[in-house]
Amino acid sequence: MTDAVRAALRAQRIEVPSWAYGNSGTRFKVFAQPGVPRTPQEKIADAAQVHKYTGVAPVVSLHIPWDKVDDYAALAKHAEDLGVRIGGINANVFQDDDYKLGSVTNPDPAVRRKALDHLLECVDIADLTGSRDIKLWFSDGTNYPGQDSIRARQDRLADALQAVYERLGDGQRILLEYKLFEPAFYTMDVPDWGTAYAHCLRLGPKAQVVIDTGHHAPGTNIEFIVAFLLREEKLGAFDFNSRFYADDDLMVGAADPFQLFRIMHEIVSAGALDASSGVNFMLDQCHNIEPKIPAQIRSVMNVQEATAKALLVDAAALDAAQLAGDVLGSNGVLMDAYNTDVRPLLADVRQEMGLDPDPMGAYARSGYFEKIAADRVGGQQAGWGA
Ligand SMILES: [Mn+2]
Repeated sequence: MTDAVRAALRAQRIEVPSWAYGNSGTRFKVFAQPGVPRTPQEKIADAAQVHKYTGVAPVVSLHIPWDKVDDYAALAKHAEDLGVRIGGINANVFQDDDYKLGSVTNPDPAVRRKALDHLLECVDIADLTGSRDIKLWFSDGTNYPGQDSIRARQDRLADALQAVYERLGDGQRILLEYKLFEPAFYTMDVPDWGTAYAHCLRLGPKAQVVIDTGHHAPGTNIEFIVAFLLREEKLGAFDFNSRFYADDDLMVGAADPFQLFRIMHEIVSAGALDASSGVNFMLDQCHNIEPKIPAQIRSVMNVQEATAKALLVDAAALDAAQLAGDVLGSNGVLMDAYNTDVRPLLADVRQEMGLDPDPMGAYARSGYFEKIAADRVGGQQAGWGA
């Protein structure tokens, strides 16, 4: 059993977001940090550091237009030279003045056309970077009852999704993300997994749902959603992060490591940890006050710890206890795994992979931070909206 657990941990893959390395903040203040990337190339270089010390994060997502470049094939080559590759292409139809009343659901057809053109441009970019995933999140919605027709907006959304779906190349897919509220406060046009699921179901097999762990009402049982979508083959990806109140975008596993374990238990028990399952395990976080590269390393380690615990669940014992109707016994099997200290196991696995057993320490000792802080002086730091 241990060998299988170790093999699964070595094979695990976690995708990191380019935007995690830029400056970010709340709507009150963005605090700049020294050494922050100024270009998409520098963001990818920072992401490569996370992979260098964890060995399980070789893929970096782009966000368009924040990561717009003239030559995407060259950017993909740059990533490859640094030992990583480009993953999902995240569309952005939420920052132009035109989108005040929505993007693909805007009542104005000219604005809808502009938004759709951007989504199609993202598919073009995915062609050039060799990316499988076109990730769509819409800030669209309304603030006041009566502001717009809820049903008409669903129709407009469906039309846009259909147009993107028809443009997908072989092996590409739409990943549709939902969010309960914010920036719209009365209705979001894709507020929950059910809405995302219904749209994806209508589109076809190349459309799947993204679960951003911060995009639910407090108390929502996220692992139930995971189990349901896996069963329906509609779970495309996670955006991992953690939250205490709303969409906090804190480090995954920081607020509620037990929830992360429960999610990973559903993944492991459904056999969906392996890359062949098609579930993309991505981080979607903003590091507002903490240093960014170590925060990404810590986040990857938090996912690894939850995964290791989930892999240690005694599946046969759990099965037997469940079938016997042994409520406390089955819960006990799960808790035994959760309460195991897996840090020595993970340190060991890292050594097997030729890595330092202590990724945080190894990065800190590497001098990379001192180097980028000295080198990256001048120019415009990447940041929120950059
Ligand atoms: Mn997200």
